[in-house]
Amino acid sequence: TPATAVNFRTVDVRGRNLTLAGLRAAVPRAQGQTVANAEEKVLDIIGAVRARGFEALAELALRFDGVEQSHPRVPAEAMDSALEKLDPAVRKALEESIRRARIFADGQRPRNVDVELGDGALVSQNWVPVARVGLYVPGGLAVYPSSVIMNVVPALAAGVESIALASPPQKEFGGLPHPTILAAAALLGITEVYAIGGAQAIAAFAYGVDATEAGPALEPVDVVTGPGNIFVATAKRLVKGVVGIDSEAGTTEIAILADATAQPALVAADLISQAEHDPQAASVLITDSEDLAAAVRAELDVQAAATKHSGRVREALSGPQSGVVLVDGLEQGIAACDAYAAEHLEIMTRDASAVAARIRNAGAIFVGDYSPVSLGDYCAGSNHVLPTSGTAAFSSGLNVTTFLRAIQVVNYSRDALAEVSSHIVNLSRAEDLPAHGDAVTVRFPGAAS
Ligand code: HSO
Ligand code: ZN
Repeated sequence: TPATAVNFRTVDVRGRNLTLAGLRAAVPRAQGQTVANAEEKVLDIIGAVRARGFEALAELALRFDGVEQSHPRVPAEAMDSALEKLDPAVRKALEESIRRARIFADGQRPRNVDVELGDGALVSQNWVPVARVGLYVPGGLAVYPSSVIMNVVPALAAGVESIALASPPQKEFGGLPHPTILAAAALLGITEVYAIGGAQAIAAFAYGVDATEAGPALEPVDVVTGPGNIFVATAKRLVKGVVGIDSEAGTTEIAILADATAQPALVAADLISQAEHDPQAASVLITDSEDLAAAVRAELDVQAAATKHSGRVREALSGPQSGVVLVDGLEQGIAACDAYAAEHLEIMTRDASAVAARIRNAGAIFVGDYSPVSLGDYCAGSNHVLPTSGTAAFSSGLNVTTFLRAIQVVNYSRDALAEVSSHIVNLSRAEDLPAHGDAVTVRFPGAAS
């Protein structure tokens, strides 16, 4: 094979009666670059930021971004000027993306419930926004103004009052984040923006940073969200518990479940579109059709050669994290999808909607030939900050509830409490916690117990 060909490997699980655990072990996955392997480095970074604040952040900006920094807060004038200079076509596109994201986010807001369990026995559940959030927008191989929208719109829809945003400092832009990022933030009315990248941004948000002579403190937040590389995803895992997080949204993945009816050129284009993000990105095809697999391979060679970032696309497609999974049929295909738990899952099969409805594990599902992942990345109204590396089995993509807590409120009258008081007393005895029962009977002096 020529050095420029894509080495898209095959995992054949046909005729092997694999359990869920067996399928999980068989599907393509990143080998060296995992959250578990990055923990040690990231703990050092978090420790440095906690111990030495802005001084450590300046050192890390120099080391990772090649930028001298006295304080990372982006001045208001830089925000205004970025918005003024924004390309009008890009502005229009951002505005349409914001418009759709807002409509969908508003539709997601869960309703409070008030339930009366008896006369005067009232229990409610109220969704309440967190006070302050830290939103991360990656920079690196690409620029992500779309990720500003994906973070900010649900936070605003949830009613969050204090929003801070961080994105890596860029050498070519005087140590500020990319101007399109600043412009997108300005479009959404976000004014507290920091030029801080990677794991250090997550640490700064989680623990806060004290003021220095060069500028104000960065107040700690309650929830940190946003996509990033393996170091950002690892940092989020490590600060979880100190703050809330959305999900581990690390290096991007696309899986496509396709049968013989799928169009190879579309399948290949979509696999390449996400491989474009990063040499570590994962592109996985799950199919029962050897013919489709062969046709997609041929398309990958042709299309990968022609695309702008063919180097990293080929590297991503040729890595251990990418390849074709050959399955016996639709049933095993669905099982493989659930085992892989893709960040993005496209369904390109007969009856795609019915197949999509049977998927249990995915960050987001894209149904049919006209719903490519790129649509979701920019303009569907859905969110592109999604759980990666199998974490979709237990976590959700960024949405309005990421920024809300459900607070249950109990409000019983005297009579309503009296009605259950003997049950409380009996349960408290059964648990050998009689003071619990006493806290009820003390309210009814003279009553038999
Ligand atoms: N596919 C990425 C999001 C993105 N794509 C931003 C382009 N820009 C992770 O879901
Ligand atoms: Zn993308």
